[in-house]
Amino acid sequence: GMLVGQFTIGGMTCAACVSSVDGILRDLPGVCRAVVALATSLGEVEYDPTVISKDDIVNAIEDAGFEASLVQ
Ligand code: 9UX
Repeated sequence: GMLVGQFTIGGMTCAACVSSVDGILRDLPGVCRAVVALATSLGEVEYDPTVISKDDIVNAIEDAGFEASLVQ
């Protein structure tokens, strides 16, 4: 089934950054839901672990120029 991962996302300084990260996450194969918050620098992503891994998600965020790490 689907899993939920939480990530800290650094380098987001405005609403357009949030929109950009949100769009990147939603476009990833295997990601069905993403919520990104500027105030907390947190992203929550619902994903299919048979299609994409947490590390893949971290790498996609970093490829877009932000810093990302897994929570917990
Ligand atoms: Mo605007 Mo957010 O150039 O980094 S998208 S500040």
